[in-house]
Amino acid sequence: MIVTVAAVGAELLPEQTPHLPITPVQLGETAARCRAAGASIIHVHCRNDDGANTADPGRFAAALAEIGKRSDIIVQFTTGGAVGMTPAERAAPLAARPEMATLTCGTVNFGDDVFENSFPIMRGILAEMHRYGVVPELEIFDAGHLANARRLEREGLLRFPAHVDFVLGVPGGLDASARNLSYLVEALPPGCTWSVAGIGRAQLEMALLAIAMGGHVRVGLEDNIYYAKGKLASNEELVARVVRIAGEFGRPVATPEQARELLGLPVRAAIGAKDST
Ligand code: KMH
Ligand code: ZN
Repeated sequence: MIVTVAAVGAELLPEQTPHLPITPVQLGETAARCRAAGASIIHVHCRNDDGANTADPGRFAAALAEIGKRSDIIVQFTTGGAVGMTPAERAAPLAARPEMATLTCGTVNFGDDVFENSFPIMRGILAEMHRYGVVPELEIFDAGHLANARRLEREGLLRFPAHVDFVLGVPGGLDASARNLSYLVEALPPGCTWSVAGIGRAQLEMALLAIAMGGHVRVGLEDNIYYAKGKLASNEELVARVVRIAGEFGRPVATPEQARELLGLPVRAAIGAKDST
């Protein structure tokens, strides 16, 4: 089972938790701790030193380097960024050539805002992924997003099977429920791998369902900052908990090498990457 840690996010304020990695070095250290706890992918957003969300490609390149110095974890950049960023800003960090990046497969309400992902935006981001050899993970916030992904596949911009992440429980998107997750899994094109990210308290519930249903799991502060009611979590604590539970279910977690194989990621020459097994 693949565990992805979404360690930062764009919306969280540093005042909300002392555990948020801010600098590239902090991201590298967080990645290494989460890798040791059993994560094999880190989903990356970047912050300035003051904690504000940034699209600065230099900051993303620095984060990639600091993560690569400390572990062999798969680095997945966001291309969702934050509401209000331009598509060009969202795609710019891809020039650093992470192994993976997210592609949100449609527009969705996002709290009181709108997270815009029209077809022209999605096509533009995918073109940049192709240009830099970055493998997409398809982010599905709502049921119609799967139909959008199928359209992109028909246009030749995506290939199936793909790796898909259901992001459930965003206010404005599909609720995090067992029924919704089952529906989405059944609606997947054949051969796709899938993970689920539940928002807030749904994070643990969705992880448990994914463990039981044969899926993969995303946890981390981007989606949920609590270990339990009133108790803040670190990223590695959230990873360690799902790894422990999955182990009890007879679902050992994948190393990054095994995850690369499961996801069909192209083999790349290691550039100073350190194996932290
Ligand atoms: N911050 C959200 C508006 C992604 O990283 O791909 C979008 C997001 C999705 O976080
Ligand atoms: Zn994200």
